[in-house]
Amino acid sequence: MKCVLSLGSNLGRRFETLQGAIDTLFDAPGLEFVAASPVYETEPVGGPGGQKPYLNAIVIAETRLQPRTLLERAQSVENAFGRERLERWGPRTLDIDLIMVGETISDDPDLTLPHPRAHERAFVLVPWSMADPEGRLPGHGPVTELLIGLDQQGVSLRADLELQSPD
Ligand code: A4P
Ligand code: MG
Repeated sequence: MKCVLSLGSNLGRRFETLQGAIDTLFDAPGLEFVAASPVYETEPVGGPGGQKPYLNAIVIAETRLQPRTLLERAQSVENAFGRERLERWGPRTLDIDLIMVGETISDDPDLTLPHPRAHERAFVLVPWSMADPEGRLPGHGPVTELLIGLDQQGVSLRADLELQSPD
């Protein structure tokens, strides 16, 4: 199954964290790297005021893991990079969200698929459309169509940064 992961960091060495997350995510079997998007500097959406900007990127992969197993993998990588859950939407060294896993639809609060806010978030859809212009969000449609009419002002390309395939 195709899966789409969103990576975000707004604390510490943000770019090194995103690259380290990619290297670590693909260290174990069951997940194969397909592509990483360009890196974007993005204004924080939601959460407490005064947060620093994020670096965001999208990773496309193929997996034969169950969605829940994939979530556990993502959370263990977050923890490995010093993620502390102090407050929802608070600053974080690393956030990994499952945007979609194949055609899976789930409203389980522990794993909602597709991600319930992905369709309205420029910091997800802009990098995704660059990594995969044909991408579709199950239940919502083509990524390029979801982008139409969305405010993209807070999302700027960091052409100086480029994520590498996992080592
Ligand atoms: N969870 C449910 N569905 C999923 C899913 N599809 N992927 C559960 C990942 N996790 C999922 O997540 C809280 C709980 O969501 C987890 O226990 C998991 O079981 P968390 O990572 O502990 O906390 P969070 O990230 O603060 O909450 P949440 O709801 O994931 O936040 P969002 O909505 O993802 O927002 N602004 C910019 N510019 N860039 C960002 O990357 N990220 C957020 C996080 C807010 N603002 C941002 C950014
Ligand atoms: Mg999260």
